[in-house]
Amino acid sequence: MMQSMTSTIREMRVRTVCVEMQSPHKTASGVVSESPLVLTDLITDEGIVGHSIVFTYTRAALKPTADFVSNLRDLVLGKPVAPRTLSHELANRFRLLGTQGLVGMALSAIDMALWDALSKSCGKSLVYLLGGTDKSIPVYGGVGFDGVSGSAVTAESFAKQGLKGVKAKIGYPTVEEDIEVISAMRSAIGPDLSIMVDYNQCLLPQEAINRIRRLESESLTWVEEPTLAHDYKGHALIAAAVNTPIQCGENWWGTMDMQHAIDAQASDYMMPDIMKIGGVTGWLRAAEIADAKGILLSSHLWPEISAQVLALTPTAHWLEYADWWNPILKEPLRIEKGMALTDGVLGTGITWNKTAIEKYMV
Ligand code: SMN
Ligand code: MG
Repeated sequence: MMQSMTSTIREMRVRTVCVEMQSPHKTASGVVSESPLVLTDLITDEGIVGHSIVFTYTRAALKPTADFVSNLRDLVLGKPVAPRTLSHELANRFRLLGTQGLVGMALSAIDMALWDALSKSCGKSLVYLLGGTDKSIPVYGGVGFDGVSGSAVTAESFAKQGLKGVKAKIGYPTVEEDIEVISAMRSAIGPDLSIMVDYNQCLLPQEAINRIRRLESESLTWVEEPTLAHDYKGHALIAAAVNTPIQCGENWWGTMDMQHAIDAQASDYMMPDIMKIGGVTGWLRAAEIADAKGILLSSHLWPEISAQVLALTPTAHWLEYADWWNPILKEPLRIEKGMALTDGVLGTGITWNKTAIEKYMV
């Protein structure tokens, strides 16, 4: 006889940590000098604990985000361990307020922790739970807004680690300086690795067109967020005017934003952020849309869970690697020969280092 699913959510635990970074990550639109993270644990009545991480970028949003997750307690406790159902239920519940911003982050915290619990309760990785097989994904490393020599040094260290590409933050006062940074990285890593660049929304559309035209001969794999993330029309103007692929997605809230970008032809490639797109449930929806449209999909931060969802994504492209949260993880993502590996993982791949969590607790 078929068993019905009886497992329910018994408890929720929400903690806040601030993980120090080895060096601040500078961008054209501000610096990230530490990682304020909300850690959510959902405990099932079988005693399985599902984990998730949400990143609030600034300490000012840490407590409000954690409070919002905690305030969902009454809507979550006693519910079945059924992430798709609960995700839809919670999104409907917050329709009037809106599911962007802190609300969206809190809903994703619940969604990701619940998928982790569900796959663990089946003794599987997320990939296997959802009927996929292990897949290795090419990895690139992020280089901060660190000038010519700083960018070259970091790029070289990623190349030495065997990564397949490097992504530099640019948007210096002049395009000549952007080009100097790219050339220095190219000299440091050789001809075979990919170079991506990220303007972090700092240009006006026409300015972006002028700059990217000057970058066309650099063989860039993509140019990321040249203008404001939600200016789909501006991005479409840029994408139509240049040959280098445009990459956007890390600031889209939910798949509706992605759909608007597709409708506007705003971006050649797409890189949703698993927190902002709506957790695993949101990512799976994004992956279906991308597959139907033939759009290559990459990830943004969250290396462990992103490797899992990219392995389930037919149009998977690149995994963005950042080791910023490794200190609080018992087993960070495994990378071999520049490829992220998904095998041997239980759940979504988030494993707490309890001692480190104590140390970084806020
Ligand atoms: C980024 C990520 C995290 C902090 C600042 C900027 C980013 C990226 O734009 O693409 O990694
Ligand atoms: Mg970016």
